[in-house]
Amino acid sequence: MFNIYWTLESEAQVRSQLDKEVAAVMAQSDSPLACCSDGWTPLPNSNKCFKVESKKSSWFDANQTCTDHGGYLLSMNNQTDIQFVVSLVQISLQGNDSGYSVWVGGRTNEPRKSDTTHWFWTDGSDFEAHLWAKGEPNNSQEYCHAKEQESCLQFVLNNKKWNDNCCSLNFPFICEQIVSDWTPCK
Ligand SMILES: [Ca+2]
Repeated sequence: MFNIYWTLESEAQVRSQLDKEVAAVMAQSDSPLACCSDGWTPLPNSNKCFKVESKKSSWFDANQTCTDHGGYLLSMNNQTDIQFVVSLVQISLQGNDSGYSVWVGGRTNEPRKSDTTHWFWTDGSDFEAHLWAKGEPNNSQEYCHAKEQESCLQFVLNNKKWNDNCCSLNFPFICEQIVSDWTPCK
C-alpha cells in the first residue's frame, strides 16, 4: 500500500516538474498562445495544442486515446514545426528509455517497400513524403507479429525522420488538437 502511494506521488511530482519545464519553454515565446486544455501545450502563434502521452500504446490504441481527448494523432505536414515537436517530446519523455520515437498519425492500407504514395494522415490533410529516413519505408516486418506489415508511421527523434513500423508495437505518442475559437491567452 505504501509503495503504491509513494509511486503515485512520485509520478505526480515528475508530472508537475515537467509541466513547469514546458511552461518555462512557452514563457520564452513572445508569440500569442492558444488557450489549450489542461495538460496540452500550445504551439506559439497558432491554434494548435499538443499532448505527449508517455504511456506506450499500439498505434490504434494511441489513435483512439487522441480521439477520446478530442484530438487526433499528430499530422506532420509541411506546416508542422518539427523542432517544436522534438523539443516537446524530449521534455515530456525525459528519462523514458524509449522516448526517442513516437507514433504519429500517418498510416497506409497498402504497405510496400519504397512506396510512399499510399500514406495518409488520420485528419485527412495532404501527406507529403518529406521526412522519410533513408531506406524507409521498407516494410521490413523485422519486429512484427506474424503476417503483420509495417503500415503505421513512427517519428524518430534522433534523426527527426519517419519510419514505417508495425502498428501493434507499443510506443509513446503525440496528440494534436485544434482550438476552433482561437482567442489567444496572451
Ligand atoms: Ca521500416
